[in-house]
Amino acid sequence: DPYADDPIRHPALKVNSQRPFNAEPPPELLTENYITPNPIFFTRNHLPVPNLDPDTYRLHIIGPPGGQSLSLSLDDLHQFPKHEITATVQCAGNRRSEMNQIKEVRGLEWSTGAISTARWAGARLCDVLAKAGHQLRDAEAHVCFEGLDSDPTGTAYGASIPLARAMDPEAEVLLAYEMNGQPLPRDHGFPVRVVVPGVVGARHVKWLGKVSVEPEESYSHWQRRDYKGFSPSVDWDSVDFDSAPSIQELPVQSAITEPKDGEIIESREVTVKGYAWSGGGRAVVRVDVSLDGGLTWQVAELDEEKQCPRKAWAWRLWQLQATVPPGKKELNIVCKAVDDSYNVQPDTVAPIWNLRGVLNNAWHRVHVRVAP
Ligand code: MTE
Ligand code: MO
Repeated sequence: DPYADDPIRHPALKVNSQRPFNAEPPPELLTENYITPNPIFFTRNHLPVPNLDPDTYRLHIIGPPGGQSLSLSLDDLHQFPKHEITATVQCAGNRRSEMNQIKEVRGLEWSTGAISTARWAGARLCDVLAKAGHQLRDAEAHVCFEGLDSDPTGTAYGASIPLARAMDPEAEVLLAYEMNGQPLPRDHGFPVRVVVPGVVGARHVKWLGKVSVEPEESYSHWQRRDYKGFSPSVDWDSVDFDSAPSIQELPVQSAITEPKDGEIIESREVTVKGYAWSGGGRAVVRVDVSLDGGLTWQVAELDEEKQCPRKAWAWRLWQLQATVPPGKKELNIVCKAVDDSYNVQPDTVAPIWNLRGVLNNAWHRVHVRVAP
């Protein structure tokens, strides 16, 4: 059993698949803290978790022609200036289960918890690339990452991001060795992973083994044959993966974490809680909440956490204290967020349905009953 050596996990996680391990925190725990505690941070593994020895670990950075390739130990990586950021990681499949209710999709049944936030620390990728002699010459070039996890044929997990993002110090792409002040947990990439703030989780390659600069994006299955969006009309017979760009920055997103769907509200006051986030460093500027399926709206209160303009890498938690309108027997609670480019979420899932069940950012809806 290639999974026999996987780490032990927190019992509160809702497990979507045991081998490989995929799990999300329950909604009420997800928004209990702005920073998600490591043991309940959502986990998305495609393969068994490698067991790497930090003493013999080496990260290979392939240099450009005329530059120098680097073989970095963990100590070597610590010699680069340490950079810290708070960033949210979201899987493209977050909220896939709602898409599946419209029409069957292929993928794990994620609810609203394939998203979490941590304080990450490590070396900046741009500093390490510069040390190897890389420069931003070719606008089409990608930085390709390879994990040390692999399938029985020896194929490693891989993904890539544009070189322009990797070389931009303001994009704050990290080769992270710390998560919330601790060495990375095994499930989250020990000893080193990539963190690409504002970009889909799939590019945050864990158990990082190799970094290279290539004229085109990674040839990995997960870059070219997965993690892409398509029209609702495209099915598995007609899909042409080369026709769509790989997902990088994600669209604006929000979800309700309290109350839960199907709950019974016992008082005349209801507290609605949730998270909101947008890709590319775009800040969430407003969250609207409706108790009547979208007929009337109230503006939620956002947390006070500091956000840097154009570098809003982390989510905002929000809440709304509302009075249940007299005579109401049920509430159709809805939320939608707006980012600083005034991007909004689509109101329903069907028009953004796609065969792989990615990129679901429709208004999130929760139905509750009111106790008589
Ligand atoms: N890196 C490796 N090496 N192997 C993987 O399976 N999964 C990716 C990414 N990095 C993956 C990986 C995907 S799809 C996501 S969403 C994130 O890791 C999840 O990161 P997490 O498990 O720390 O939450
Ligand atoms: Mo993912």
